[in-house]
Amino acid sequence: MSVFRKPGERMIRDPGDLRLGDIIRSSTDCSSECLCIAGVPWDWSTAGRPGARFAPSRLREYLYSYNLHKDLCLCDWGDIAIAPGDLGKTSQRIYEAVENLSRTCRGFLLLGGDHSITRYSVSSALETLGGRAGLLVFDAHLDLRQLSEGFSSGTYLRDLLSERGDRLRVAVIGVRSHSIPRYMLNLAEKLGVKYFYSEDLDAGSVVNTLNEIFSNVDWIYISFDSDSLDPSQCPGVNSPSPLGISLKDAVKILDMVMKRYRIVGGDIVEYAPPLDQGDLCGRNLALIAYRIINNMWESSARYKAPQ
Ligand SMILES: [Mn+2]
Repeated sequence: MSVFRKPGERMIRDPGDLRLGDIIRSSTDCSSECLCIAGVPWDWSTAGRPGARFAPSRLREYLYSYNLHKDLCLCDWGDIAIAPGDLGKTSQRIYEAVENLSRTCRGFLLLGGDHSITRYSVSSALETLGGRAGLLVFDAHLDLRQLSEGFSSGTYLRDLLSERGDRLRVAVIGVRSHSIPRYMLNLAEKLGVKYFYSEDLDAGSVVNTLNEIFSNVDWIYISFDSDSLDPSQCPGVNSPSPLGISLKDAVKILDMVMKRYRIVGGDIVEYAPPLDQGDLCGRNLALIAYRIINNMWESSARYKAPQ
């Protein structure tokens, strides 16, 4: 026996200490009973501070260190092959990958990447799964920009609504008025986007209002923008905004919502590890991923029968 520790091997030898990383399967070893994860290291749509391309591997590192309390089956499909700087090619690959994930897996979670990836992911899931969808977003911003030139991750929701608005109901939790232009608040009303400010957030009443918004949807997709959290709990983002929601409230809302609906997919976006402090964001977001995965496992078991 070697006295040296193998790469990736844990320092503490406790065979009963089962972590998510101990049960993870590759895509080739996957079945339709399993949940799936895929990374999307794309941040070329970020006009401000890039770095989200480094998020998938950091999120995996912390996510896989959390303890396992359910007999989960979880597959990691690795990262979607993005084409650096080429949004056309990359968006097509995201679209195709999500088509595959939606068909093959019991549920899926993308580890972004900037927020632009949500447009292609939700669009693809809608096309593949059919029906009407609820998009539950956690975000400081409304992402309803219309640019006269260039790229921004702040346009995805407007694009998505113009393409798929007829089959989509949207709610955004954690919005900060001081980080949103006035025209966008009016636009949100016009487009039927329901938003909740972070500063007077009450989990119970949020969930009750969501019941009204999502009363007619067949399934739900969750998009978690890391800047929805307060910068004290997640400083490593492209566009931090003070007075955010707490990790505790985010988890509470996620738990309550995911118990009520059929959750088929989601993403965690806008986390930029180079801008993080003490890996605070990484650990907190990995917890969000962990809770989404655990809840999605339960949710998909309840809604197993085909619609
Ligand atoms: Mn945002």
